[in-house]
Amino acid sequence: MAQRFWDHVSASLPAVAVAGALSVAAFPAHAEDWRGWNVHPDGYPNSVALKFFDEEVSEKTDGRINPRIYNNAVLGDQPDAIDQTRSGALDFGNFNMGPMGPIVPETDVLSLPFLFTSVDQMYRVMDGDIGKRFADALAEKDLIALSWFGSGARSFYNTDHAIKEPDDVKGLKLRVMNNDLYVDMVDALGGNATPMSYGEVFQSLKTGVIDGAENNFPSFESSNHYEVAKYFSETGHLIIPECLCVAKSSWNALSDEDKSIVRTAAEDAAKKQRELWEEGAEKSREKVEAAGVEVNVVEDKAAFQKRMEPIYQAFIQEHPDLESLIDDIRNTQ
Ligand code: BDP
Repeated sequence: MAQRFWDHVSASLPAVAVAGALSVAAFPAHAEDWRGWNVHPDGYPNSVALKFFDEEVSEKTDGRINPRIYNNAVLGDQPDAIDQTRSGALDFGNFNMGPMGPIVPETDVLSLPFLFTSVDQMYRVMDGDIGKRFADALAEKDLIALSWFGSGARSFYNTDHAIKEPDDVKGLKLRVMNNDLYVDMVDALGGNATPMSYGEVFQSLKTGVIDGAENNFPSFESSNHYEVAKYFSETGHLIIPECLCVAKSSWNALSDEDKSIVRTAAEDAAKKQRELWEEGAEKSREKVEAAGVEVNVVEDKAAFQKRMEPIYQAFIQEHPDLESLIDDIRNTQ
């Protein structure tokens, strides 16, 4: 019943009103009807994997738990959704570690530019003991990280010119996700960073409120930013993992048997997402290029990396306890 009513509400109200309604928990779901948050549209690799998670859990628990993912951030923007999952107003979500930083300081390590040398290295780190350490830090903030999705490498794009060297960023107004480290990153390149929610970026690009942003190919494409920003420069400055996270209260309400079913489904969903990602990123790239986006390889990444050194120094000064974690990640082959 709550579920059907919710469908009606979410279909007929704008996202802001829906988020507001949720925040006062006016429509609590049945314990077994799990509501999940996702920023991406239907068909996006993450959305397909999350749908698989929904179906798998419902089937394997014989309907004791019925997760349902809500796409397109209709349940609110990412920082709000993280809070709502921590409080148990939402049951699960697919969260990027960027906006997680302000809540779980340890995860800020993952937002240090050029930390990982490849997506595969990131997977190896997150699938091993270091990933467990991040999961423990998240659990302390009431989020149970069950598996890790990839989100490729993020690069800059803008409406004006190709970025080939750091000084090409000078003066550009660039949208970043909600995390001060990204503001510092753009500052270090001489640009002006504007933290803004994902849903506002398209309109802001169109009206010239910002000149550009940064993201991976699938998001650049599915958000339609490519229709406005015609220069995509492969800086690949951030490789950020994303969690499939369950609210601690929803998790604790499960029997051991159901916990194991949910965990396995989350791990299988991550496998699927990572496979779909490869294919999806290639297709997105082809689509934006066919639409006239000029994609340029950035030859001298070291020049960008060098500009990030003060960010590392300041970070380590502020979090001396995290220096060895950075080293451990860098030493992971
Ligand atoms: C996408 C991430 C998503 C972020 C979005 C953004 O998958 O979690 O919300 O970027 O830039 O790549 O806000």
